[in-house]
Amino acid sequence: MLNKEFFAKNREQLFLQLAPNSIAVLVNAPIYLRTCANYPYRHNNDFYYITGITEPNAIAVFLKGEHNVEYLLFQPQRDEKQEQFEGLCATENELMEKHAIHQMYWLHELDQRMPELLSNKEQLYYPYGRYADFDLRVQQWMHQARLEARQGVSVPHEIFNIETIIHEMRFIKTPEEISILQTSANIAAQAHLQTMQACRPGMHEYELESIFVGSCMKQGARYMAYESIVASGNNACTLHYMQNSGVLHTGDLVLIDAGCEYQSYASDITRTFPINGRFTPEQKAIYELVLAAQLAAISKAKPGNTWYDCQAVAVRTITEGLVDLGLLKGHIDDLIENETYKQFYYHKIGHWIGMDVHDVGAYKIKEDWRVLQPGIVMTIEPGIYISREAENVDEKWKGIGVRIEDDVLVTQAENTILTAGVPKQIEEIESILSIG
Ligand SMILES: [Mn+2]
Repeated sequence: MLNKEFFAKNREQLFLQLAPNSIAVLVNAPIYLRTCANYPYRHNNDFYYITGITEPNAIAVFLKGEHNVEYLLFQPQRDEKQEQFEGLCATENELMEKHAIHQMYWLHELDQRMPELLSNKEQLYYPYGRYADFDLRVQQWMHQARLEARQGVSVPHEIFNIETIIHEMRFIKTPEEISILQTSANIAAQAHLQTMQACRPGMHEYELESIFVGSCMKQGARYMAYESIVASGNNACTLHYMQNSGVLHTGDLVLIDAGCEYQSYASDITRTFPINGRFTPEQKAIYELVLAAQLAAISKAKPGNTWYDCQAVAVRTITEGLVDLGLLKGHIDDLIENETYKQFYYHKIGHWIGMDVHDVGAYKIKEDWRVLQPGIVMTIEPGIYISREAENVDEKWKGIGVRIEDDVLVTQAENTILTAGVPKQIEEIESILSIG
């Protein structure tokens, strides 16, 4: 569990980057309606990273003077009636003590207090463009403050997107964060293993999903990091297939892309395996090629290289392999240059992972791909997809879709695979499935 020192340190880092005589405002995510009940509430990660607070709708204000900072929190006022429905919430004193807040106000005081707080500040930092109605409120506060211009009041003359600052802070993970990411990965790995063992021809894809989700929850991960993808046979060629309604046919592969969220941190794992426990020669050939590409890409995930180096080696491995198998024809360099390989590998090698499954942090700094450094966590997930609709492809290859995905921590030496708990070698997979 992240402790209050973690958040205090993050605030300190944020304060250092704010200009003197400025104001910064952070807002937690709103509650969204699903039908007549709400979607499960999920806090805003930037807000959480700085405050440690997960309460819906809270707003944090940071005032930076020449030599001091002040931390204000605007908190929704709950009443007894509401608490009967939604549970007791923390008292003012509990919140102030736990989160080192200097001053607490009720949310309904916000519109009245903000124009004054904005007055005579030079810079305003806030998550510009994140929540449309919040942007509108900022405009209204600015307008209110401007009404006092003839009293000598000025409003901030520069507005910065605070997300740019916080996202770069979140990009490099601390040891505390890595330990939670590792737990998240362990839970998802164990759930993948159990799902694999339970697989039988004739089941529905959603039955495998229920085993995965059940296993994660049982291990303490109450929410998934994203909607699980369980795609059998040709369904695997649809990258974000989420119906999970198909029947598992013997002789097909099933691709499961699923991960959990544990203490706000995501895991993201993909495994592909034969529904009846044995790979056909064609499935094996494609699987081995994807695995070779994945291992090659992982070996490039180390300090000094870039994300693009991982992508480039995967593209080359896959293109060479597809030529060897007769699925692509031509010179390797031309097939890469002309992106012909995209007929079968049409996504990127992976993404940063952290509090968001597709985590924050720039991939390029100006024109250049970002250089990897210790503390970066990323997924490596090449795939090959040969759809039933593919043209100029021998029938025997059709309906094969394979992706293999792990979460990789870049370390001083090279890297650590956080999701190593779930096997990916063909012999290991076949032996797990035979015991099933
Ligand atoms: Mn992924």
